[in-house]
Amino acid sequence: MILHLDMDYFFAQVEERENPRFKGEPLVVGSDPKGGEARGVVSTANYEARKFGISSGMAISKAYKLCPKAIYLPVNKNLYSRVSESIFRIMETVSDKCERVSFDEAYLDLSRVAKNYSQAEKIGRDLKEMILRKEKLTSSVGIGKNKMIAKIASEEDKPDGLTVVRPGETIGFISKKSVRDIPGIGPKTEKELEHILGKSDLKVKDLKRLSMDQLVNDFGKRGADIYKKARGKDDSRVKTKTETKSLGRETTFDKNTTDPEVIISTFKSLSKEVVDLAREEERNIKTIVTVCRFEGFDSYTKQISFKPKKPTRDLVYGEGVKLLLDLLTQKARPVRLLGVRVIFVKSKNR
Ligand code: TTP
Ligand code: MG
Repeated sequence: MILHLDMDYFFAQVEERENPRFKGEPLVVGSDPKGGEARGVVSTANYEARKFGISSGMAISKAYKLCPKAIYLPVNKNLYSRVSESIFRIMETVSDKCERVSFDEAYLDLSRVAKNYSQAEKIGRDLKEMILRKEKLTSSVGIGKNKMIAKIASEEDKPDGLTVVRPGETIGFISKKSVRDIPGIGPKTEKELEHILGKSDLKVKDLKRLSMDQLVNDFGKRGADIYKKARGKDDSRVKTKTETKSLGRETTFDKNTTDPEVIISTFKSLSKEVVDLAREEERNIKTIVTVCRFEGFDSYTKQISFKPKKPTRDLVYGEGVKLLLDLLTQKARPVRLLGVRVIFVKSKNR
């Protein structure tokens, strides 16, 4: 369950907040138009200015032609970046699985925070409200079963929108979208797809006529990606800035024990818990650490490292229990606490 949040006309909205008399007037943030002669571009425009056809990335001279009477303001990056930081901090109070994508956009993984989509919707509403109270700015939120769906959903009802796409609604939702709404399909790919399918104004559902083979043939690896996305699938995960380095579970027995059956079965269920959590990270592990505290409170750990491997029960329990048995035979004393921990490899794509 993923939430995507995108601030509405971000730079311009911050400027309106700073100067409420700009509200309701067309406002453009970007380089100085210098009476229409300048060469820079538009960073963003508020919705009044967009009505004149002004958009992000457009030459500022063109914007000036479209609407000379608009208010033109320089980009105040320091200000937007302070606001941005504050917004992300708010988001991180909801879930520490937060991926900042740009100044005004981030994903939250809600899987462990919300039990169902109604709860996720409530979280989305609360988040918008918190940002409005703290920063006096509106945002748009999308919630869906993966990052792509969440992102497209946040665009659905801009400004000040909240759109929830439940898993069963995914296909219906995405099918009627334009192919350009799919992240990764730009104007060039759109043209090529139009050519292949012999039709313009392509909708996502039109893409289903293309087989995996054909797409891979024409677009390589990206083709496979398009095939999946056209079916509402996207398995990329939310990448947090500070990723989990290791993860473990431990338990203290009510009464110190020497019973091998109790010790082993407890260790087995701890291993299972650790593996289930580690799987969610979708990263390989390189080390397993077994912890044992004996009567009298002295703790011992033993660890084993190996080439990066998927965290499976066989691996974590299998290797972990060997370490545990070593510790138990060395010490031969009643056990007070047991634990197991896995250490992840660093992931590359950050
Ligand atoms: P966006 O979220 O793409 O746009 P936006 O927030 O202005 O408007 P919307 O309501 O449609 O979300 O980009 C966020 C900020 O990034 C935007 O306010 C200004 C900056 N930006 C640029 O400087 N240049 C660009 O080409 C784009 C697209 C954005
Ligand atoms: Mg935005």
